[in-house]
Amino acid sequence: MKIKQVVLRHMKMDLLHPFTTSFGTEYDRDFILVEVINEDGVSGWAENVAMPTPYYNEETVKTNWHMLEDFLIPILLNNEIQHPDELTEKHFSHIRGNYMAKASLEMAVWDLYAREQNASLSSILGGTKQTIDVGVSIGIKDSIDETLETIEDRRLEGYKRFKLKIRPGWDVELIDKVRKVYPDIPLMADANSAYTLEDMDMLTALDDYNLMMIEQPLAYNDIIDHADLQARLKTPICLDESIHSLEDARKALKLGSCKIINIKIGRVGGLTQAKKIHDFCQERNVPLWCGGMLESGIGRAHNIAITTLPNFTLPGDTASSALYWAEDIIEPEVTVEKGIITVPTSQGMGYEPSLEKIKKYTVYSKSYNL
Ligand code: OSB
Ligand code: MG
Repeated sequence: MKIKQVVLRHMKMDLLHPFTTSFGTEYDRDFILVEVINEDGVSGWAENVAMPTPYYNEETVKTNWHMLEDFLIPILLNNEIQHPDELTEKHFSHIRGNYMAKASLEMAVWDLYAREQNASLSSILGGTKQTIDVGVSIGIKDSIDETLETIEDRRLEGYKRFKLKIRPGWDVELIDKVRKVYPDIPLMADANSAYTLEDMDMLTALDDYNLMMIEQPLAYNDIIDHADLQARLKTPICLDESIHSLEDARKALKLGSCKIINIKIGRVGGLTQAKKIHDFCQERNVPLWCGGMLESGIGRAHNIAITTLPNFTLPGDTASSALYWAEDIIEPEVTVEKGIITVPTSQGMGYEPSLEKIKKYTVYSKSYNL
C-alpha cells in the first residue's frame, strides 16, 4: 500500500464529567486524530492517546505531534509497505520509545489496510468474538456516597466490572464501604502508580476484599517491587503503565510482577505489538483486558477490535460514548447494552468518523504530502 497524504488534527472535546485519577483531573480531552489517505483517496483513521500532560506517561500531545511530523510521517510517506506489521517490525524499530506516537500512525494504517481488504479490522486482526464484555472505570469522587451512586447507576446499566481509582487517603475505607454494599460485584482498584512498598500495610489490607485485581499499584517504570508485592498478595496484580512491549510482558511474567495485563494499544506502540503480547499471554494462560484512555469513538473502535481476540477474557474499559461525551465523532456511537458491545462487522474499524462532527472539535489541522 502507498500512503499519499497524512492529516493530523488537534482535537478538543469536553468531558461530560471530570475524571480524577491519582495523577490529576481531566475536564476535557485534548488529542490528535490521525488520518492516512491512499492513492485511491481511501482514508484510515486512528486516535492518538497521549495526554496534554506527562503524568500518565512521559509522552504528551506536543511530543506526539513532533514525533509524527518530524520522524514518523516522513517514513510512512517515503516507503511503500505490503502489510501494517512492517511499520513496527521494520520502519519504526530504530526509533526509541514514543509508543503512543508510533501506535497512532500504525493504527490508522491498519484501519486503511482492513478497508482495502474489504474486511473488518477485528477479522483482519484475528478476532473471534462477535460480542465483547464491558467494564467501567470510575474516577475519584468527592465522597464515598457519590461513588456508591455511580456504581449503582453503572450496575443498573449492566456493566460487568467496576474499577475504582484509588490513591493514598482514598483506598481501604472506600473499598471497605463499597464491599459492604456490594459483597459480590466484580470489583477492582487502579492506583496509577500512587504507592510504594512502604505502603505494604495498606496494600495487604486490600487483599481481604476479594478484588479481581489491583492495577499498577507501584511505580510506572518498576517490575521488581511489583514482583515482591505480588509474592505477598493473593489478589492478582495487573500491570498497565509498566508494559510497553512483548519484551516488557515477558520480563514481568518471568519475574512474577503481575498475573494479568491491561493492554492499551497506544501504550504498547500499536496493534502489531498488542497482537504479539496477546499471543504470548494466551500461550501462558495469562488473562488480558483492554484499557482505555478516555478516547473518543475513534480510539474506542480500535479498542473494541483488539478485544475480539480470544485471550481478552476479562471485561475492558470500553464504556458507552454517552458516559463521556455530549456527542461522539463516529457513527454510530459506541453503545453498551447489558454490559455488552456487539462488534461491528463493516469495513475497517467498523464505525464511520463523522467529518462534520470532527470539524466542530478541530482546533488546528495540518496536511502532509509527499
Ligand atoms: O489507568 O486506565 C488508566 C484514563 C486515563 C489514563 C489512565 C487510565 C484511565 C482510565 C479510564 O482508567 C478508562 C476509560 O474509561 O477510558
Ligand atoms: Mg490503569
